Amino acid sequence: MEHTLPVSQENLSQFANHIRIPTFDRKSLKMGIVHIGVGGFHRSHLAFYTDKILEKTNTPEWGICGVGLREGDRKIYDVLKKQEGLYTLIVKHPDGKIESQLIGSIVDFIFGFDNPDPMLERMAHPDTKIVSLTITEGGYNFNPSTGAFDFENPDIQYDLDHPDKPRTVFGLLTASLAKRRDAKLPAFTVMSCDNIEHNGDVTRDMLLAFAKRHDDDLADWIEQKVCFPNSMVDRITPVTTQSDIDYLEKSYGMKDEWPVTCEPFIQWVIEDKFSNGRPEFEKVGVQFVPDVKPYEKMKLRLLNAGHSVLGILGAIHGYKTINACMEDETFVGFLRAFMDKEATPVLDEVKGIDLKSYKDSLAVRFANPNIKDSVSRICSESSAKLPKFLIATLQENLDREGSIHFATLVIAAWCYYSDIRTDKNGQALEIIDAMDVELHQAAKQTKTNPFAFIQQESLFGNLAKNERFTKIYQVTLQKIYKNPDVKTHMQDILS
Ligand code: CS2
Repeated sequence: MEHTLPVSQENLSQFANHIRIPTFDRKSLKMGIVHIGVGGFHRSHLAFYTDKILEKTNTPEWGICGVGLREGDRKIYDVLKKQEGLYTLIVKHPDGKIESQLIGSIVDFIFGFDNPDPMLERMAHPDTKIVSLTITEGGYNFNPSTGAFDFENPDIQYDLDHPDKPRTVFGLLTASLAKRRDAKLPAFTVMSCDNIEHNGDVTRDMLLAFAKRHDDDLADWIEQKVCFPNSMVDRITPVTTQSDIDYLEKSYGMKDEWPVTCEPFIQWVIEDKFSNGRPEFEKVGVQFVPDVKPYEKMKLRLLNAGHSVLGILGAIHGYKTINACMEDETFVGFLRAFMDKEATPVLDEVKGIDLKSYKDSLAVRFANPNIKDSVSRICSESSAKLPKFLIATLQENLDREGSIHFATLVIAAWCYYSDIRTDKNGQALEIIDAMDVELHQAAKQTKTNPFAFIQQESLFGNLAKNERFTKIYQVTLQKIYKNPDVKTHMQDILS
């Protein structure tokens, strides 16, 4: 198109001929939700559901205020400030159909890296009823193997020494809840939307561990007044690419500096435990259940683990996207056999869900050729993901003498990936992991000590001491180092 218009409140009506725009009165919204960690997933999931609620019900108390407390949040802050919180959600269907929509539920954004005061004020504001989190699996500050809060983290130390100038989520939640208690305001709900088993319980345990160090009475108050619903969240949301930005410009003359793309599927299963009210999310398809644990275990151990299986093996094979892996029969077969033989036997029954159709639907979702979810996104932060997604399943299968060959190949491949850092053709891999240095150091010792990688106890617990596992692991590792064509090894296990 010749003329392009930037996304803004003023230009909204100009886009209405082409795509859905918010029709609720954005100016009258109060900010009942403060969200920490506004990444792609928040914008395709909670902000999308909230937008739907605002369209459907007259409940202006439920606008969202985004909050970013890391330096890395500066870019999204700049974009959303410029676009007055508006952005486009581009939903890509497997058959090529694309539906775009402007989302209007985020009404303000506070960037608190330089100065936390405005964030604290907003969280302690009487309008704030829910503080939601997408701070990634690694953001909960626990030791993956023991589950204990990590007080050694220098930022946590800083927050304990400077309780009024917090740098971490835990410092921020504690300081803002203290303000609310002192002002005799009701507590807000702390709602985790991250892929962690029992995400609400974990958030509560970590926050209480931190708050106790700081102030026992406050910790008691938090324990009594704050609700932490557990939830299972789901929508595949790849990293935005320049071609998504160009697509909006070419098709609709829209200049959106940071749209979000996602698949059509969306799910949110959550416990109905809120300290201070909530939007009527059930009106837009959210499932409220008394106990979310079986749902989250099913999703983490099938979908997320399935992603990691494809991601790590796919990276070494040289595939760039998850859908490319799903065009390869060996990968499809290996994924399904891993799910059937290793992941499913350790799952609990999920009422009303047929696991076979759930797994069938995952294969269709992963294969969506238009999503082009990069294996580098899936492999990123594997050190925070694999202990929960995959190693837990492996451990449970060791306990019950179940099959472990599929998961073991992935762990051995992860060691090779961390050590050699290229695919089987020698092309460099893009590795993004907070523990990258440690992983590389450990993997590098493989030639002299084949167990160095799995001896990292914070990730693998006591796996390195399990004889059945180490036997299979050592043989698998030797095979991969000798021949990094992982497909051969996948086929061997399948046969
Ligand atoms: C992915 C998830 O990060 C990952 O490894 O498995 O981001 C996944 O796409 C989402 O959890 C889907 O809901």
